[in-house]
Amino acid sequence: MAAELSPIDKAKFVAARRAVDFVEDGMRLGLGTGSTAAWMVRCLGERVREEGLKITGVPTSSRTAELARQCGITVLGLDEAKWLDLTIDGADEFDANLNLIKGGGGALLQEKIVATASDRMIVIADVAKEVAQLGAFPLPVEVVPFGWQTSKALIEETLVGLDVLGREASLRMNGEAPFVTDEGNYIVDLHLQRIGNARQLALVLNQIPGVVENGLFIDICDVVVIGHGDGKVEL
Ligand code: ABF
Repeated sequence: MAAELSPIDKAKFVAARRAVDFVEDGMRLGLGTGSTAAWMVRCLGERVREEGLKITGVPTSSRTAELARQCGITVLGLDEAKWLDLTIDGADEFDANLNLIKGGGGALLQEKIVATASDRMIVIADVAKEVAQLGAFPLPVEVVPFGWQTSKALIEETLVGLDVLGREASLRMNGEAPFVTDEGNYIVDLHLQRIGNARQLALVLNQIPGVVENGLFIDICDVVVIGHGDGKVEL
């Protein structure tokens, strides 16, 4: 499967393939969203077909649910699974403390709920996602549609007192209309460039009325499996 891939896809594939080695019979899994997580779902499907691996999966988006079913994976809702042994998911950025920015694909709310309801979280990522300091990737913040402009203004006001380099916020669009999450919410992307204190920012953002969740994952990820374009994997 990996032979004819581009370097970036090979990096994503080898990270995903390595993470799937940690999956054991009987596990209840959280299945992430994004192109790297899609490789993970496909690799899981291969183990289900070829080894008869017995797993159930809780997807973190409708896209992942569809792919998991196509790959022959039994899909459950989180409340049906109750608790998960392991979540495997991608990320947009990760730092040396295993703090993450996630949500580039707009699924951060379900991803954070599922990852938090798991004994362990493995992140799979190409090496380009590794950063010294979070923030170059715009930080997604999920807000309810009601009064979203007020929520956005309150977010911008709050940023003034925080240790960030940039303070521009933009409503994520899907063509001419706002992007809408699986929960029917909007996403405001924060162009912070550098986040000095991710833990503080994550807490402060979620106090703002209208904010549902943010894409900072602090103390949630247990390990990052890093894939390289030459096929090397770092664990
Ligand atoms: C998902 O993976 C999102 O949280 C994140 O934005 C995305 C990364 O996508 P990709 O693997 O395609 O780079 O979990």
